[in-house]
Amino acid sequence: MKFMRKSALILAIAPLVFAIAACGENSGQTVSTSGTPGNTPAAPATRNRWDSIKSRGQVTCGVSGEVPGFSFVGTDGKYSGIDVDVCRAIAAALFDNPDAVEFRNLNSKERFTALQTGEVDVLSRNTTWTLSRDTSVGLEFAPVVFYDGQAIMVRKNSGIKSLADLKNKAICVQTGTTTEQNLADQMRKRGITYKPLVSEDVNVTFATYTTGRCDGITADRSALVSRGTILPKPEDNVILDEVISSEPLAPAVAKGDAKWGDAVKWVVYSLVKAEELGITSQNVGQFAASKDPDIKRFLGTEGNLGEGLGLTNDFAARIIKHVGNYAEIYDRNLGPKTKLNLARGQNQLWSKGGLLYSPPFR
Ligand SMILES: N[C@@H](CCC(=O)N[C@@H](CS)C(=O)NCC(=O)O)C(=O)O
Repeated sequence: MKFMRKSALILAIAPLVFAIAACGENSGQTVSTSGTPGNTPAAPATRNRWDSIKSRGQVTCGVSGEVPGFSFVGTDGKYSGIDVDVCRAIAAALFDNPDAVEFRNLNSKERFTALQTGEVDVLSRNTTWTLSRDTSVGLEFAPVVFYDGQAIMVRKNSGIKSLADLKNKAICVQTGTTTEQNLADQMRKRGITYKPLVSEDVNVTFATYTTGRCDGITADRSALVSRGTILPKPEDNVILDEVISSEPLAPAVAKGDAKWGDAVKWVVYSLVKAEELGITSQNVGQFAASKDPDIKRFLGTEGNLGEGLGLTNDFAARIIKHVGNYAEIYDRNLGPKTKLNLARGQNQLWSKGGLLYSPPFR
């Protein structure tokens, strides 16, 4: 599936010219795309995306494929990660089949064009929700699935303890990201000169760091932890304590199709609500007989909330049965039993001091 990245921008609909802002307010650029169809040419973003997904029989989901715990392709070609599980949850809601997904690997520069052109139905790829992405880039964000912040990794033996110690040093960073912008902002604010070594490819970014050409590397903290696990000598590196930004990572769809956007939003809320209600993939069957009106509405044994989204009324039950609730997804991909071992922190339910909160299912 790695080949997908190369073909990611080759579209059946041609030629098209899109003004895109790769990652924020000042980064508008013009990209021209034309050529032959990719594997499964998807229709351009229309007002009835759900209908075209239905007739295709699977949802096309843009991921990175390069960030373990978020989206990663194993040696067996299988995708895993929290972002991948969000795609699978969407497929479960739509088709009662979590495998009805085609994944497309997209790097940071490619991801928004792929969404705008309709090559992917949804982007579930460690993408930070920002104002300009919401407006000029034309994205519609679903709820945040991982609250993150930007950090810096350095070699343990470098003596570097803070951002200030990186004065006049080289810092590796991936282009088309908020990471690149935040680093520039922070250094300007603090009056620190530095040498950014910029790459479009995450593997090049990290290889440049491991070969010693940069003194530090910056990314979302979760991505540093994640990619840190696959460095040649993980124990030789350390992530500095300083967190220099807020990175709320959320799935997104193209603007202009409220029905599809709502469906994706409520799939994400279902994961959070199920955790709140104590419903898991293991016990969801037992809840079918529940007399609690909240649970009945949530599982669709009463009312018709799903229909309002163009889904079946048991869409949330389908998701939980196949993919599990938010806690199950988190533990499986990022929790203590994984190499990442990321504490839930802000990604806890609101009732446990975190930021995850679902509006009522009513
Ligand atoms: N959250 C930030 C950064 C996202 C990002 O693309 N980070 C890089 C650094 S690890 C990455 O995930 N690259 C993976 C890839 O290009 O496939 C954003 O939305 O701009």
